[in-house]
Amino acid sequence: MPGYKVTYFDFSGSRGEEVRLALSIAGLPFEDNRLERAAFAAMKPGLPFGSLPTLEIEGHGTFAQSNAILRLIGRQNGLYPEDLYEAARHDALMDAAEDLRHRISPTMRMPDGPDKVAARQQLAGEYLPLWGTCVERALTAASPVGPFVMGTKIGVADLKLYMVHRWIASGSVDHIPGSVLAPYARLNRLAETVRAHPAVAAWSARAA
Ligand SMILES: N[C@@H](CCC(=O)N[C@@H](CS)C(=O)NCC(=O)O)C(=O)O
Repeated sequence: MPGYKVTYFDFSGSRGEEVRLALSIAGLPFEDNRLERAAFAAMKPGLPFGSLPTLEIEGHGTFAQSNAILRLIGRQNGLYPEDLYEAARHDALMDAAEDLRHRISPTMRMPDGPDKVAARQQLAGEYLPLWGTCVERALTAASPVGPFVMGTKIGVADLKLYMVHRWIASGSVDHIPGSVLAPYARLNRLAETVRAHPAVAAWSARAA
């Protein structure tokens, strides 16, 4: 088995945690390389796309872009659909998770004040309900029963949806109520089932 090394920031969330969870579910041991900001700044110019996470695979080099990394792990370990049409539905949900991050992230860099409050209120009142409605519909189209995107089999899209759902539901983003995604039953059941997955629970207990 080749050696795997995940490089990300020293926290158990977002894109880096998705990669750690995918490897954990696949049963692949990996080096969990966690960087402080100063170490990241020094590495940034040499990173494939100037950002984290990266995944180094012995004998194959360094890979970047979380969705590309997840698809690679997914294809090699039965966590991604073989059928091309199913794969396209899987990809769309992975991209939707990234869309959400790209809408919220700019507000993280805004100074506190009325503009930030207004931006967050727009996200909570308009963007996130539309996002939740679309994701709910896409989940039902991908698998009418679930709980996962592929039905009863967990996949890498589930990990992305779990991570963004966990972030929003935590209520840690000011002016976005943690309950904003509560109406979306399929999404909530997916997140709950991922959280309870034995490998996810074991990894989370270790990382806490
Ligand atoms: N499209 C990239 C985005 C990567 C990204 O923005 N990563 C963040 C952390 S989640 C980062 O490295 N931020 C620091 C920076 O870009 O300087 C992916 O999916 O991996």
